[in-house]
Amino acid sequence: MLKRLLITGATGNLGSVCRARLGGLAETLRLSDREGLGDAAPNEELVHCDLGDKPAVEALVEGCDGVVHLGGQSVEAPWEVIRNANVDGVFNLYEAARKSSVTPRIVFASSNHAIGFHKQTTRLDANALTRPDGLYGVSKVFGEAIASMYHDKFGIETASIRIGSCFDAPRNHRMLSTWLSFDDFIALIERIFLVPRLGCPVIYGASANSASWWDNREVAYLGWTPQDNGEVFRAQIDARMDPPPANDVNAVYQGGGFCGDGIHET
Ligand code: NAI
Ligand code: 15L
Repeated sequence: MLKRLLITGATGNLGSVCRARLGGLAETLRLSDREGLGDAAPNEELVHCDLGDKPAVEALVEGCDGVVHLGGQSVEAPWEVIRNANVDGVFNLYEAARKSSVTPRIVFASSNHAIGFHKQTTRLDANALTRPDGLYGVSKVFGEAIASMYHDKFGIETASIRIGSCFDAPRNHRMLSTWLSFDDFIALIERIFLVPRLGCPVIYGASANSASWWDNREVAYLGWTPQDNGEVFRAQIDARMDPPPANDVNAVYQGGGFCGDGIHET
């Protein structure tokens, strides 16, 4: 069992799920976000912190033997926003981990948008070239690179999860391939902290979707077997909307709409 597990982005969509369901992994949960965190339960410590604030992030990480790093800009945005949260913020986190009196094992919430410009006809494994589909995707490639460097140079272990679409259910036809159920996400995080040696793997964060494009054989050693399958939602989605036309970005590229968004100017 971990002593103190830090969850960044604890106010967000996935942070709220982890806050509710990862309590059993650690004696204490340290929960952080720059937005409201509500009231602390008896096993919780609440820390308001902007990830771009280096000294604050050092204090935040100190004493934690596990980190689930979910905080940050979670969709495309102007560069200054991406840079503060996902570039400076990730660098600050790893520097804090390097300087901490306890070296944490880290889960980094990467994204399918690190590989979004691969076509949906291509099957990818962890060795695939990155093909980010925007500034947000570029920032996730940066995060994976920082994780790799801090592993090789300082021995800090990170699981970079290229999360597909982690919601209660798939929301469109593309998500029948990219969906990650909350149950499978939580089970993956539990395995990441339980496995004796983690290393620095890249993992595709998707359920056992029949329509999947991703191959996780490289990380079989984690012992994670996703149980859910987006396919059970196909009829509901077909009833709600037409599939995208064959030449639409949502039908061509793995990153879907992010591939057609242009760039956010400041
Ligand atoms: P979210 O947007 O709901 O939560 C992100 C949290 O980070 C928010 O509570 C926000 O206040 C906080 N945050 C943003 N900038 C910050 C800053 N500079 N300092 C401190 N806190 C800051 O996103 P969600 O869906 O919970 O995603 C969590 C992580 O997983 C994100 O890093 C996202 O990029 C990644 N991810 C999520 C996917 C999904 O399907 N939900 C898919 C792929 C990646
Ligand atoms: C992401 O990276 C986003 O954080 C999430 O909101 C979804 O848009 C997801 O990718 C997706 O590709 O469906």
